[in-house]
Amino acid sequence: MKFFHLSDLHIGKTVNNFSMLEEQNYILKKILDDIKTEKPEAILISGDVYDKTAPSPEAVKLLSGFLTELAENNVKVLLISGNHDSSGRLSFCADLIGKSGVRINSILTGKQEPVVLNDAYGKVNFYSVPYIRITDVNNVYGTDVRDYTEAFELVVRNLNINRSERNVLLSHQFVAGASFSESESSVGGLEHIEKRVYEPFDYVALGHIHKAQGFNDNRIRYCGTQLKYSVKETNQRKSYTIVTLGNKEGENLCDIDIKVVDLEPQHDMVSITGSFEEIVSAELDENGILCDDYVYITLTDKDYIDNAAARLRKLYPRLMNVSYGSIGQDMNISISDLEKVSDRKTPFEMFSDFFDNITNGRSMNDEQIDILNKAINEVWGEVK
Ligand SMILES: [Mn+2]
Repeated sequence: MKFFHLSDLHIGKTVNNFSMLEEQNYILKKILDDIKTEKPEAILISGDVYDKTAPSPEAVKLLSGFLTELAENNVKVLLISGNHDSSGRLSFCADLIGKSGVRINSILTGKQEPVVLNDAYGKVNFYSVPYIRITDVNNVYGTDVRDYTEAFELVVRNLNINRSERNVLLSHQFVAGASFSESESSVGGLEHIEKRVYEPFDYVALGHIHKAQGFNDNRIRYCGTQLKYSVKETNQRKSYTIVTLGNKEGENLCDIDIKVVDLEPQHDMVSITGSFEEIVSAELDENGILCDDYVYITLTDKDYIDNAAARLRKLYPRLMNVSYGSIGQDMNISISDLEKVSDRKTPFEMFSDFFDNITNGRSMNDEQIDILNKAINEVWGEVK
């Protein structure tokens, strides 16, 4: 059983005022070409299909064209919503669309019938769990679960999987221990899910983190984004993952083959560091420019260069940003400066606002308050 694992398409994303739509169109076409040669039975898209909860008409058009072509190629599609998607909007006509082989799951339900595909080794059950918050789980099951691991455990238990069959899960969450050196800003420590929750599955197709990485011999895997979306991703290789499931004996996990397919974008996203002189004196190409990649430039000059960005943009039409590596870096922001910025709030108040914010208004318990007070005392001394 062969399938492709994609995630975090972020269709419609804009990076430094550059629309990524054309790049996304290009890379999705490449993946469609690969589908024609590799002939997978299914395509898994593990959330954050759009970049915004209210995507632009152009973004909607691109995704709808992609899904339509997938369906026309007789490949099954499983798609879940991520934290960037509106689960309500993504559920539009989901049952109707499901009849064409494109299964969209964006709303958590208590019970779920898997999509079942068969091959020579028997059944493969595909389960889809959209991005969930603890409140979603408590609403669906009428529980009062307090952490993400426990919440996800509850979801998995209710899937009632048969461990003597092969089981695949789509999920869009933050697995404890995963590294994210990119722009994903909404993954906080409290959202970690311990990976043991995912271990009953033969393969877990994860989304959420932009950097490709796997756990447990890649059976629990982030395929990463298919394109670079931030300066922090310029050194990453972007890819998608082809998974082939083989034989399963008893309740052991089945044989598996994982292939990472590198993707060449239409325009790369790169970081360049050097003096202004060095950077402008490279050889021009036939179009009279230096490079048409998306470029982040860090200048090593000790003084500001007049109109640096405007001058560089003529040579680098896809210039994303210019910064000075050596100027301003010695600005040590001291704690007293931070206190000036936030002089109306104590560190305790600031943190507790933050905590309420990311837990949807669940205030700290006594133990958490103690830990916070200790940490504040260690940094600032007794806070008055
Ligand atoms: Mn996400």
